[in-house]
Amino acid sequence: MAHRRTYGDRAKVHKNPAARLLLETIERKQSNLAVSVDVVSAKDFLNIIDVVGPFVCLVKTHVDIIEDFTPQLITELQALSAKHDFVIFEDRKFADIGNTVSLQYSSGVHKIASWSHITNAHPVPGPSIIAGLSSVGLPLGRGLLLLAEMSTKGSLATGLYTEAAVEMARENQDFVIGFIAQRRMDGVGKNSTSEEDFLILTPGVGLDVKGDSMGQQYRTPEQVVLESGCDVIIVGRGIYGKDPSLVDSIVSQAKRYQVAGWQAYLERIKG
Ligand code: 5IU
Repeated sequence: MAHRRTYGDRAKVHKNPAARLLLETIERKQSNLAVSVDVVSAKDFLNIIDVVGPFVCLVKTHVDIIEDFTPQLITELQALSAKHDFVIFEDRKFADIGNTVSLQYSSGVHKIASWSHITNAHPVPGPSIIAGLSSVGLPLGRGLLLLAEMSTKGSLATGLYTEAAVEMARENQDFVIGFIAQRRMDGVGKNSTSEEDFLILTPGVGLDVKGDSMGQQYRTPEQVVLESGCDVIIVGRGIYGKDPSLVDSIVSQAKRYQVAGWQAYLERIKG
């Protein structure tokens, strides 16, 4: 049961460099908190990341929503990643045929594979999506998460769909390092083994509200990490709120989620 072990011990058995980097970063910073920075201006994007940087293991981006995107933004993001020691995860949610996703991942304006340690994909096209993305990402030492479940009300990613996603991951463990999901996937599907250790990164985390007006549903770090065995909590608006200039509030929220996530983990490994 991987989730009873420490992040540091788990880092030692992972072969994928992005999975190792994430686990080592979590251990080093004592943070299983990821911040999701969904803002549309480059300035706000960089400001928020600089403020939350010390408290997070990972920054999750949606670069396609940034109105004034330039390649320089990526250089600055990478400089912040080096300054604050965090992993970068572009939440691109690829969903096309292998040939198309390999181009979307490597090329275009954003050239995601060249800077994002981790990205993710919907399993809906079948294993060919992993083949397409790994042809680009594996030589660069990148890692992929499959979307096994979603946090939204009425999500279709349940039951047999989730099981099929997990089986697809098991066939491709060199590149697929885990899942976006709401719980651990140990024992899901027929081919589960006790050696497997998929990372579970979980969005839909909030301490103050239960959801938003567009179907998002929040659970607490304790529910996510302790009760459901997930590895990383992904928090967006709960940390940066509505006003990216409120630095003090962003710092205090980031610290609050970092502590809550870490406490839940310490409780979990106690067994
Ligand atoms: N996100 C979800 N739920 C999911 C998946 C992704 O919320 O099931 I897959 C993304 C969307 C957003 C972030 O970028 O995680 C959550 O932001 P808030 O904490 O602001 O709701």
